[in-house]
Order: sequence, then C-alpha cells, then structure tokens
Amino acid sequence: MSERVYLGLGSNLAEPRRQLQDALDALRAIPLTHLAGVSPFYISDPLGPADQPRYVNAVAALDTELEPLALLDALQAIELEQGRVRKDERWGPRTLDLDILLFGERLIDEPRLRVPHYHMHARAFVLYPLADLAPRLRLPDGRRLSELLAECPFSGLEKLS
Ligand code: PH2
Ligand code: MG
Ligand code: MG
Repeated sequence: MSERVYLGLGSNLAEPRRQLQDALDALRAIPLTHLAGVSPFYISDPLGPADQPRYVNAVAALDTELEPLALLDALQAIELEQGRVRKDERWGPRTLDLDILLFGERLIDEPRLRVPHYHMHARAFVLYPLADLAPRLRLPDGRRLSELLAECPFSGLEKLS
C-alpha cells in the first residue's frame, strides 16, 4: 500500500533553484515512489544564522511504498549526491535539504527521524507551499493546515513564478 508523503525542499548554496530542480529529477527516480506534485518555489530570509544566503524552498508530494527509514536513506543519498556536507553548525547553509514533513498519518519518533517534522507548524516557508498542494490538509493531531497558516504570517516569503 502506498502512503502520501510531503517533503520540504530547501537550498541556499550553489544555484538553489537548480538544486531544487535536480532534486525533483532525483525524486522521480526513487524506487516504489511516485512524485505526485510540486509546489511553486519560494524565497525567504534564512531562519537561524543571518550571515548566509537567502533560501529557495518548496514542498513536494510523493506516493511511496517505501518504509520511512528506507525513504530517508534515499533522500539522504540525494542530498549527498548534490554536495551536501554535514556540519555541526545548526541551521547553517546547505546545497540541499530534503525533510520528511508528513508520512501519511504516522507519528515517528526515532533517533534518525521525527515525523511530523518538528517546527513545521510555524515555518512560513513550509506551510505556504504545503498549502499550495494540499489546502485542506489536517495534521495527524487533527489540527488543520488552515489554522496553522492563520497564525503564520506570509511576510518575508516571496513566491517565484
Ligand atoms: N532551513 C534551515 C535553516 N534555515 N531558512 C529558510 N528560510 N529556509 C530553510 O529551508 C531553512 C532555513 C535548516 O534546515
Ligand atoms: Mg530543514
Ligand atoms: Mg534536514
């Protein structure tokens, strides 16, 4: 049985839009997985350390028969393929970040993976592109995406055509 997964994509290094486009091509090649939709791209100021370039973000919808950790392995392989270097600095710059936001209705709390993605509830660069794909979405705890959006100003986001 396949499950609907929402992924956050982000980049602020080495031609961020190109990074996201390449990542989408790589997502299309993951086994047992179908890329079902992609939001518009958005630009925003960095959350965290301010001395880094602005980010390009988007959300993708996948339908996958992979288990969560197998999908995570595939996503981390794509991040590495696109030059991701893991550093200790929290929220530092990166060529590509692929975050599992939601995995069906599942609640996952493992050392390698927490779903829903922590902080997604208050990040405009996650919630607005997610709403482009799934405006009527509810989180596993029953909260409506529309309620979260009402508390999360759009300000600072710039939608790319
Ligand atoms: N990701 C981070 C840290 N800060 N800021 C924006 N605007 N967008 C991101 O995707 C982002 C960030 C670490 O994952
Ligand atoms: Mg992230
Ligand atoms: Mg990440």
